[in-house]
Amino acid sequence: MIDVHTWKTPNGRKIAIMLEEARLDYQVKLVDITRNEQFGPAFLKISPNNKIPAIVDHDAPGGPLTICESGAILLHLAERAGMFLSSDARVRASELQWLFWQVGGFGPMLGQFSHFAGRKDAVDPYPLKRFTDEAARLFGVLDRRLGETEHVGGPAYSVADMAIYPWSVYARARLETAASTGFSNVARWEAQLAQRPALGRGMASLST
Ligand SMILES: N[C@@H](CCC(=O)N[C@@H](CS)C(=O)NCC(=O)O)C(=O)O
Repeated sequence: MIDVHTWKTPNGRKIAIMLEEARLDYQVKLVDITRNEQFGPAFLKISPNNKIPAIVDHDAPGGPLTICESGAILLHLAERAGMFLSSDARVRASELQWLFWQVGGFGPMLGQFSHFAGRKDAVDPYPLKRFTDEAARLFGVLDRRLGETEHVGGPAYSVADMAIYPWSVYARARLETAASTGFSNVARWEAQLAQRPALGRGMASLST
């Protein structure tokens, strides 16, 4: 059994998608970040950076294993399940490259963009423009990539898609309003992934 300490956000949904796709046994432990539960001492022991998601894998070799950081969790679960990470070294390197691109850039920048875009009346135009431009640039990178390959990491659906999809869905509509940009390859990929029942369950599992 895997305990998933999480909330209804794109970073939380990545892990729910993986658990559903890999059909792993899990139970959700909600950490309400709107009530600052992420700063409680019990959660700090599980997630030293006070952020969701985090897991406790009770069946790991050697005893319960605690992991925070969504990229590390996705890698652990992919290796545990033996799925969604290619055994071909070149394809795997590409899948990891795009996974790290998401956790290092796409997610944090879209998070800042969404923060400022949601508070237009209260913020200076400079940070809004700064993060809108960067979000548009990152969607352009993703769109070019998806013009070359079926999935982000390469030919197969992988941890990279699971990490990027919830953020793409979350931020793209808001960005298109702001920047009036198309990103048709991203739209094609999102529509294709939306057909996956397990991904749909993962996205829905944390809904109110
Ligand atoms: N690098 C972290 C980021 C996690 C993160 O930003 N989580 C947000 C929710 S999406 C959070 O816990 N926010 C609470 C806070 O900032 O206090 C990861 O990939 O897991």
